[in-house]
Amino acid sequence: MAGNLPTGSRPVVDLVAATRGGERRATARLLSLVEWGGPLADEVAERTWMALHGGVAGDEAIPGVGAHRAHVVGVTGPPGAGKSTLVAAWTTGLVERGHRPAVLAVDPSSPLTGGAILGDRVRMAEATASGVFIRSMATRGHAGGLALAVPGMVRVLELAGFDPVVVETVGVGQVEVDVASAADTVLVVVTPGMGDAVQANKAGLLEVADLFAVNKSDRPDAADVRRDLELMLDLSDLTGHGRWRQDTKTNKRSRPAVVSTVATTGAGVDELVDATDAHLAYLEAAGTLAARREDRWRAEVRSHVDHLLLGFSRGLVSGLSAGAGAPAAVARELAAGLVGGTEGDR
Ligand SMILES: Nc1nc2c(ncn2[C@@H]2O[C@H](COP(=O)(O)OP(=O)(O)O)[C@@H](O)[C@H]2O)c(=O)[nH]1
Ligand SMILES: [Mg+2]
Repeated sequence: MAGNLPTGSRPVVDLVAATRGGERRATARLLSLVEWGGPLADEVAERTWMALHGGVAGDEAIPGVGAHRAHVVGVTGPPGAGKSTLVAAWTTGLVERGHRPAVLAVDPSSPLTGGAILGDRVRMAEATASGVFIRSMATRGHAGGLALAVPGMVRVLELAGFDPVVVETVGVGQVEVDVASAADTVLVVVTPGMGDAVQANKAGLLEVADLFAVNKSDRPDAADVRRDLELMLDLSDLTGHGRWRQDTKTNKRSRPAVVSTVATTGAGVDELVDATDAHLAYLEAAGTLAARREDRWRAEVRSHVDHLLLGFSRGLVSGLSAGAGAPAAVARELAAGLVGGTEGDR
């Protein structure tokens, strides 16, 4: 599949250099390569990493771009909560203040039909016109799935100098939790009247949320959802779940921030931006930013290992027949062969 994907006449190494120089077409091309997966995606991943962090290729030492890293913000919540509207208002405002935000809109279900997507397109067109870099990805193409594609695409956007990089997902499933966990700051958007807070709780999103937007606060029952949310957050502290913050000086613990917004008018959006910045500042001050990024790095390596092992196991098993014996025993033997030890005995 990836073999059919044209890189134009430009080798990946040139695209990486052009992306670093801020060329949007090169950035878009690299994003496509990562999205499609395969050997070219691997090459992009390696060269992008090198360009960001430095390293040695052959006998050539390559300097990285330095300490700069984008603030990666994951945005999730039920479909229709107003995520896209909110992200458009927020990032448009950032451009006006001289920032260079990028949005990666992830749609794991990906049938490109229906009004929601159409509405998204319109809003995206508006945000794009105002200078926000927006990229939507459906996951049909990628062999390794979101877990491999999203971090790779975020890294391309970082290299291009975008900051923040906002990753918006569609719903409240496991995919959303995974994608959200790949961010420095996770924003969960809920709305009145849909049992959103309860739904988000069930999906495990309360545990990964660093801050909340109660959007559609122009609705009369907005106070209810805020109260539900705060109640659930208190419970999550009792059970030891959730991302409560600990002030290192006073030792006081505090709930994730809850901001009321009306995405369609922009009300509360400035406050949301402040809360997002405050969360990043908190992570830096508490020393948890580096740890979180290390966790992310490990999760990404794990995703790659999973993907490689899956390929190995498919290859190994395809040549077998039932004569080989009991499935569990055969599997143990194969696994032991793969890891070259006695892992299979455990
Ligand atoms: N009344 C009201 N409607 C909103 C608000 N934010 C978004 N909407 C509307 O809700 C619908 C869904 O918004 P969208 O951004 O597509 O939600 P998403 O699926 O979470 O991305 C759209 O018709 C928006 O115009 C809000 O704050 N108040
Ligand atoms: Mg949307």
